Amino acid sequence: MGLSDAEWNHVLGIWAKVEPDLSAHGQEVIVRLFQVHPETQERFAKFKNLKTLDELKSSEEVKKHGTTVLTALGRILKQKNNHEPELKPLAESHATKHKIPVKYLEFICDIIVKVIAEKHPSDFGADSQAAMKKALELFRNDMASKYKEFGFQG
Ligand code: ZNH
Repeated sequence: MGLSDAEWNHVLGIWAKVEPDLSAHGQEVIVRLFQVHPETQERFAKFKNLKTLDELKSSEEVKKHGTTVLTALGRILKQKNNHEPELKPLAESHATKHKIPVKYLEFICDIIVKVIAEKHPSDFGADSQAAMKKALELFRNDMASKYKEFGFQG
């Protein structure tokens, strides 16, 4: 289930609006992930000390991690349907080292769409949102099948 050229244009068009302020988007995504799904925070040894919303919001480490995550995701999206070389090392670390269930990838992808929608209400219309959801589904499906190759059922 690849995306059409028009769908990729939507995805990369909105991503170009996200990129100038990647770290604010990334920070919001991580903070929201931990707030809505607290079990995800437990996967991070380095964030276990952050207890309150204030601590999460003011943590430079959280901001830095959010930037790392969205930078990697942006690189993958820009490969369109040919993301295998970028995806493989990420699938390997998340399957064998961090052991992140596919369900958690679904959580973060939903939050990414919500955060973009809130920050860019006039640039992220229905077609664009649908295209981004499809691109993130493709990402997740391919992560899930790579997980299996690395012996993680996800
Ligand atoms: Zn992750 C890390 C990306 C999701 C958890 N990550 C990481 C990194 C990157 C990423 C790039 C660095 C490098 C490696 O590989 O290691 N992620 C990402 C993306 C996504 C994600 C793109 C989607 C979209 N993660 C995720 C989730 C989780 C995670 C959901 C949980 C829940 N990660 C993680 C961890 C780590 C990482 C734990 C490690 C951190 C540190 O530093 O310690």
